[in-house]
Amino acid sequence: MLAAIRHKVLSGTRLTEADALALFRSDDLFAIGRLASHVAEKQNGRHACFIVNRHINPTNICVNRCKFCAFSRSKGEEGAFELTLEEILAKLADASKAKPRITEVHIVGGLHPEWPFEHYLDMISAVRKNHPSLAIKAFTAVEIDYMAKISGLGIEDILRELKKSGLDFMPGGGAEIFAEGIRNRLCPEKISGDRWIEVMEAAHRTGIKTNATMLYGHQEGIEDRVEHLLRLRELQDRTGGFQAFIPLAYHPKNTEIGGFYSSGIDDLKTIAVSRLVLDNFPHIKAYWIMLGEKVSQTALLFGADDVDGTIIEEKITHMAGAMTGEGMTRDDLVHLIRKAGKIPVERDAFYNHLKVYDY
Ligand code: V47
Ligand code: SF4
Repeated sequence: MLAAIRHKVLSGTRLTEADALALFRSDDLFAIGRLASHVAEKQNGRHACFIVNRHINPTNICVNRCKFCAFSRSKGEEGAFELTLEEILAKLADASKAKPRITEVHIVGGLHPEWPFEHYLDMISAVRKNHPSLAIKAFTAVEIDYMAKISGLGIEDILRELKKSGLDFMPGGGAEIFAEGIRNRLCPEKISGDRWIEVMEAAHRTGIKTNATMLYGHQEGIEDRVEHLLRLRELQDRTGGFQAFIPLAYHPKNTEIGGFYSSGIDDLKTIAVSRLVLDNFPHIKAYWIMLGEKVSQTALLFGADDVDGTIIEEKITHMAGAMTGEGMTRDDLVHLIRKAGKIPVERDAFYNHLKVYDY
């Protein structure tokens, strides 16, 4: 079976659902990894990217309270926080004064029960005004849908207003796992998979590029993973608006559903199968915060071509038991990539190369 899949990949034939299932079921991790690595090199050469960025979570107060999320709190609950615009700007001012300066800010948070849509516009406008050349990557499809609900506006109006205020592109969070049964168990209050796809399609139509994610390693089966990947591939065929796919390894600590950390084998296989199935995605990101520095480095030999960035402050995964640090320096990232035998590239938010390092 793997020989037939290998032949298909090498001849540029698209993999089917049955192929994707066979890859997930196979124990031949090395063969899958080698094939995925071949595809990654064809697309991106020996380059592996990172970005100098900072994450900011404006609030963890959230009306959804997904059962896999250790980050969210209800209003008034211990551990709940909400940053003022001044606090957000202060975090960014620090990151912009530091060397190297960040080129991207990644802003995502909970669905706050009291903030009006204008607050999100003010947030983006304030960041844009103070940092004219910073790329602003903000708000998941779940947050965009929420803004539409609380404002009574349509999705496209929300996206246009945000874009006018300075939003450059959107992260891929909130996709979780599209399959309905499991999604309803894990996050009954969250928008459906169909709605996530609809919001992303509207973003792409509005000229906003986005990423896509899949949360794996909780209670889903491989059929659910394959369905998820194929739905993303189908949308990408229609819009071409996705930049990177990021498989998110579930972290079980302090969550309602508990369970286990994903295994390194599963992490590498998921990266590799994603690379092989998502033939129309330019980039596969091995997010070092969730995979760990060493597995994300190894993932560069299994089809990934990006490890994300300096991050500086990370709450979502760390509140769920991440064992990584919260940030890495530019030098750390260059070293990590170089030691995987790849050419380190500092990129901007749109994958333009800012600096290609020796290797
Ligand atoms: O949407 C929540 C996930 C996402 C847990 O687009 C959890 O470049 C693991 O989407 N274990 C946020 N994951 C992170 C995210 C992201 C990160 C880095 C880069 C990009 C990008 C996007 O984290 C949430 C949710 O899917 N999440 N709880 C948990 N316990
Ligand atoms: Fe809220 Fe997002 Fe956490 Fe769900 S994953 S509870 S939507 S912050």
